[in-house]
This record gives sequence, C-alpha cells and structure tokens, in this order.
Amino acid sequence: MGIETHPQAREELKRIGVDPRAWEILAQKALHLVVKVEKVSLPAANILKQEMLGLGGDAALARGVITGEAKSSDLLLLGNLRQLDKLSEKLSHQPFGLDGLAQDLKGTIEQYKEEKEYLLDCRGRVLDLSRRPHIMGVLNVTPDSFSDGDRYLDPQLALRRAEQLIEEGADIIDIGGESTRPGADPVSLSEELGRVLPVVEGLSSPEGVIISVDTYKSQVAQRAIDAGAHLINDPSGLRFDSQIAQVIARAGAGLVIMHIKGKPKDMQINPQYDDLMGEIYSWLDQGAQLALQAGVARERIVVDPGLGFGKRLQDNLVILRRLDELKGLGYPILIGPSRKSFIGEVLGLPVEDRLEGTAAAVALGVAKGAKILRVHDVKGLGRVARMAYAIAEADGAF
Ligand code: HH2
Repeated sequence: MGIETHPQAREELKRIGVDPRAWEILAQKALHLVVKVEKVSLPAANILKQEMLGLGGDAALARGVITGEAKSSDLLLLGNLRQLDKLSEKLSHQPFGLDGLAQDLKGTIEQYKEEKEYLLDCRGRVLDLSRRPHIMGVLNVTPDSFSDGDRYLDPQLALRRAEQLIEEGADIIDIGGESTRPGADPVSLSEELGRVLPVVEGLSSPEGVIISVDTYKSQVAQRAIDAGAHLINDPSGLRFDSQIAQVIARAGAGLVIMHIKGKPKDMQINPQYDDLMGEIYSWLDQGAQLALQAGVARERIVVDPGLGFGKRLQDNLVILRRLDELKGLGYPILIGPSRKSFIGEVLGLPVEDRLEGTAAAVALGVAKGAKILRVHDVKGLGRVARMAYAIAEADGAF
C-alpha cells in the first residue's frame, strides 16, 4: 500500500477501526522519510548513526566515516516520521552542531504532518494557498519573450490581455519587462521601467487579484510597488541585486525566490549538478534566509525551483518528479513549466503546440505539492490544476 501523506495514513487507520486516540502516533509511523544531511563531522555522524539505530531506524554514511579516514560525510537518515521526531528531541541537547540540526529536522518534519496552512500575504492582499491551487497568468511586455514576445508591447494591448487573464481566472498577473529566456541580454533600467510601469499603473486589479512584477532589479521593484504592485517575482532569487530584499521588506510585498544557475545569457551552456535537488534546496533555503534577514516576513515568501533556468532536459523532469522534497523548506512552491523547451524536447513540438505537455507538468506539479502555477493559458490550465488537486486531495474515508 502506498501511503504518501498524513491524511492518507489517517484514512487507512480509520478504515480498519483504529482507536482515534492512536491515529496521530500511528500516522507518523506509517510515513517513511529519507532525510539528507550534508557535511556532517565524524563525531556527529557517529552519534546520528547510534541514535537512529537505537530508535529502530538507521543512518547511511560514507565508508570513510566507519574507517575513520573521512573528516566529514553526507548522511541519509532513514526512518519514519515518529523516529525522526524523537531524534530531533534527542539531538537538541547534543554538541557538534547537532542542536542546529535538531531545529532544521523539526521544521522539516512539521511539513509532513498535518497539511500545512499556507497564507500568502502580499501588502495586505492574502491568498489562501491551502484550499486550492492558484494561477499566475504570464504577461510579458517585451519584444523577445520566447512565447508571447512582441504581442503586448503596446500598453493598451497589455492591459486588455491582463483583463482577459483575470476574466479567465488568474489569481496573480505576472508582468515582465525583460526576457529571461536562454541567451537573452539584459535590458537597461529605463527600458524595463518604460515597459512595466504603464501596465502596473493602468491595471485596476479587482479585490483579491495580485499584481506581480517579474524583475531582479531593486529600482524596478521599488517603482512597481509605488505604482501598486503587490508581489515581486525575482528570477535571480535575490542574488543579482543586493538591495531588492530591503525594498520588498519595507513595502510588505510578497516575494518569489526562484532558483537559477548562472545568468540568462549563459545558463543553458552545459549546466551541471552533482546533486540537483540538494543544490536547489540549499540555494532556496539560503535565499529565504537572505529575505528573512532583510525583514521580509515568512508568510510573504514563495519558492520556485526555476524550470528551464540552467537545467538540462533530465533536470527539469527530475525536479517535477521530486518536487515534493522542496516542501521541507516550509514555503509554498511555485512552478513555471508553461510552454518551455523541455516540453518541446520530450514531445518534439514547437512552442505553440506545448499546451498538453504543459498540462501534464501542471497536473503532476500539483500532485507533488505546487501551490502556484505560472502559465500563459490560464483558463484551460486552471481547470487542469483544479482537477489534479481534487484527485490528489481525494479523501475516501471521511
Ligand atoms: N519562467 C520565466 C520567467 N519568469 N518566474 C518564475 N518564478 N518561474 C518561472 O519558471 C519563470 C519566471 C520564463 O518564461 P516567460 O516569461 O514565458 O519567458 P521570457 O523569460 O522569455 O519572457
């Protein structure tokens, strides 16, 4: 029987007539996890091995730790939620940095217990991401975006498109003034402002709709916020402009931290990963730390693995298959698969024929925990997302 979530575990426990008082503990025992811990020192690795064995789980570590040749090792903790919870309690009083690991572990485990409530607060506009998937409609005000470039460069056309996206059910409108497609050159500040601001200023978004601006530049973020934007979607994950986090923090705006390897100009030139998901996880975690240090509140942060941004075909597919691992970060997950070239590569289709491929990515992304889907085709893919969510959350016993 494949039990993947806490509600599923409870469902099965109830079905066979388990005493409700035992549901919580047994549900935790039904969920098995593999937690990777990086660069653990020799004494810490030995303690972790012993403690996990004592709890009835195990820890896998490099051979060099057993022989004493290695100074440190990455390590896999193998156990159920209950064992890992107990481990985090035991570690909180241990030396060698294990008290810090105890904290991280506790946070990770929390994500796998009862489904976490996600409220995204963008300058007072709040989206309840726990109830259904939300759709971010793409609006590129550029001459060269890979899919909708040159279509909405005229602000009037862009505004009409924004209204259409809202009518079709977009929860967020994401306005971009610089293409980040592979090989794209950066545009100047004044060029980007000239493209984005008239649209933000002209857009009277109804109550509940969030205006997002796709930029890594702090000055664009500031002017867009002054003009009414609620969310900044930073495709550099706060890494290209060190001032942007403060701008977002001061305004109480929402923030999407996206993973990118390299810069758009060179990101697709032979990207390599030793540990794809581990690297993305740590990079997003560090991005979130930068945001928190700058004063961005926890409930304003969203993370995104950045499909297509310094990723090979297999990397994009693996990210989607293993997306749920990013839940451990504790922030809602956004994905942007829309019409991207990895879909074209699998199906052998040009950009205008990638709707169904995008639908597959959206459906599986939702099943793996994506809360926001960034798409061009809002109406159809909104339906796909809702249907996928209904299946993923189907609850037979209650
Ligand atoms: N993808 C693109 C742009 N911005 N932002 C987030 N958070 N996630 C994404 O996956 C993402 C993004 C690229 O797509 P698009 O805007 O359609 O093209 P272009 O960069 O050429 O304007």
